Amino acid sequence: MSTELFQKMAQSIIDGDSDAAVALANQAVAAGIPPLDAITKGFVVGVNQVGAAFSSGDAFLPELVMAGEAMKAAVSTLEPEMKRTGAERVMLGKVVLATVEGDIHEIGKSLVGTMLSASGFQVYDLGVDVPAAKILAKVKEVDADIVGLSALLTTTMVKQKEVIDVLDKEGLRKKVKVMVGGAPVTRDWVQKIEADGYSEDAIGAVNVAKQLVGK
Ligand code: B1M
Repeated sequence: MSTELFQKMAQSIIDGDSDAAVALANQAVAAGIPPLDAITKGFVVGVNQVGAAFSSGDAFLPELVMAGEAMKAAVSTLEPEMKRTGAERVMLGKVVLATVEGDIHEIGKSLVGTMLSASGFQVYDLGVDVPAAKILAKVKEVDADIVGLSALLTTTMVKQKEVIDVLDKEGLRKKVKVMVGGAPVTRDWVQKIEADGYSEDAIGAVNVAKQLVGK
C-alpha cells in the first residue's frame, strides 16, 4: 500500500505535477505515514531521477524547474506534520541557516531547517543566495551557536569556506560552530575547509547539531 503511494509520489515529481504532489502528501498524512518517509522514500526518489536525467541531457531546465516546484509544494504540505511530531520541545540552541551566495537551491536547506526546529533548535532561516556578510550580521544579532550552510553546486561550495573565513576574521570562529551540507559536499571538503560538522541528510543534521552544542 505505502510502496504504491511512494511510487506515485516519485512520479508526481517526475511529472512536475504540484497538485498531485500536494494531494499525495495529504494522503500520506491521513494514512499516518511519517512525513520524512514520504519525502525520502517517495518524493526524493522522483527529484533524484529528474536530476540524473538533467545531467545526462535527457531532461531540460523547464523539467528541473517543475520538479523543483512540485518538490517544494510537497515538502511545504508535510512541514506542519513534521513540526507537530517533533518530539523535543526544549531549546537546544540557535542556528543561522542559509543556502550560500550564488546558489538558489532551497528544498534540502528548508528540510534541514524544519527538522532542526522540530527537534528544539531556534532556526533563523535566511533563505537562498545569501552573502557571507548577511550571515555574519545575523550571527551577531542573535548570538548564534551554529551556522548551517547549504550548497548544491560545485561552483558555490567555496562560499562555505568564505563564511568560515569571515567568522574567523571577526574572532567568532571558536564561539560559533559551522555545519555544512548539500549534495556535492564530501568529508574531504569538510576537512579541507575545517568546518565543525557535516551531514548527508536532514536527520543526520539534527544529530550533528546536537553534538555541536554538546546535547
Ligand atoms: Co539544480 N542542480 N540547478 N535546480 N538541481 C542540481 C543540484 C544538479 C546536481 C542537477 C544535475 O545536473 N544532476 C546540478 C548541479 C551540478 C553540480 O554543480 N555538481 C544542478 C544545476 C546544474 C542547476 C543549474 C545551474 C541549472 C541551470 O540553470 N543550467 C541551476 C543553478 C541555479 C543556481 O543555484 N544559481 C539549477 C536550478 C535548479 C532549480 C531552481 C530548477 C531547482 C531548485 C528549486 C528549489 O530549490 N526551489 C533545481 C533542482 C530541483 C535540482 C535537483 C534536481 C534536486 C535538488 C533537491 O531539491 N533535492 C538537483 C539534483 C539532485 O540533487 N538530485 C539539482 C532534494 C533535497 C531534499 O535534497 O537538496 O540534496 P538536497 O538536500 C539534502 C542533503 O543534501 C542534505 O540534507 C537534505 C535533506 O536530506 N543537506 C544538508 C542539504 N543542505 C544541508 C545543510 C546541512 C546539512 C545537510 O547543514 C547545514
